[in-house]
Amino acid sequence: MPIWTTTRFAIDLARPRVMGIVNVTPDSFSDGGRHAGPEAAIAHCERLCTEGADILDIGGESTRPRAVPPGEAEERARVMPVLRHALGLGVPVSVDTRRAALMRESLELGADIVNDVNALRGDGAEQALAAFPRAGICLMHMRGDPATMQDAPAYADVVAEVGDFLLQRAARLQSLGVAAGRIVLDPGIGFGKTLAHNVALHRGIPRLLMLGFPVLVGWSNKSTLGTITGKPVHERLAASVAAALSAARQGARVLRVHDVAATVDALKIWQALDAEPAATAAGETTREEI
Ligand code: HH2
Repeated sequence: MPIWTTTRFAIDLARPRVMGIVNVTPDSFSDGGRHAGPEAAIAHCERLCTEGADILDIGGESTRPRAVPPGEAEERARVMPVLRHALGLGVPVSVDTRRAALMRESLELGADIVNDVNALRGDGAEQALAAFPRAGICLMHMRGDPATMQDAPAYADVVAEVGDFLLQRAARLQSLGVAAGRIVLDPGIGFGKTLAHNVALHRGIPRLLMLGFPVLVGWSNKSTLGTITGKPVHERLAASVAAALSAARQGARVLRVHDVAATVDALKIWQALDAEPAATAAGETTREEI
């Protein structure tokens, strides 16, 4: 039974968990500016919890292709007030950042998880995480950085290359004393990948699971869904829910989404109609506070 060990919560991944996205940014690709101020972002956290989010993921930097990162002080000012409030909502809280200083400050405040699209390759990031003996970590694969990642990405075998990278990053963290149960891996849909790469990675989730770690996937509103459906970013709800459900069926255990209510309903129906009874039953008694 996979359990994700995080600062305050042991998250039972027997059933897929929904990670609700809180972008405290003016420029995120799908919800930029919608909750850029702390009050709106806090209200959004509360709303996502009401809708059934299992985890909140708070970020102060857009990592969409060609985004210009905010300064450190700006990112801190976006994230910290929202994090402080979110930590009182009774769900695990993740901080989506590439900056070691912000990781440290967030973990000092009590954040449960660090979600790093850069897989802790930034200066001091590994040490920041390793200094907190229970914090959870999501290691994501990204080719290059947001400024350049969509410039003709190429792989010989995308699943093998992404898998090798993630396994190496996980091994490196384990060598610094981070227990395997704290680590979740993410193939990084849309981060230095074409439509064909994203589809191959999605179908390759069972291969990634053979690395021995739970898998998190974030398809929500991404451009591959727009390419397949012909829909602009604000009309990708159905596509996002379908992709999340399909990821769960492939074995992903954390689904990072903007539209929590719709995803939660879709998962409930899938579980009631399709999933193994054992998984459904175990899913009801999850998330013990520790
Ligand atoms: N995608 C985005 C940001 N962070 N983290 C993980 N682990 N996996 C992802 O797929 C992922 C992520 C991009 O989506 P979003 O946060 O909505 O947009 P932006 O980066 O423009 O704020």
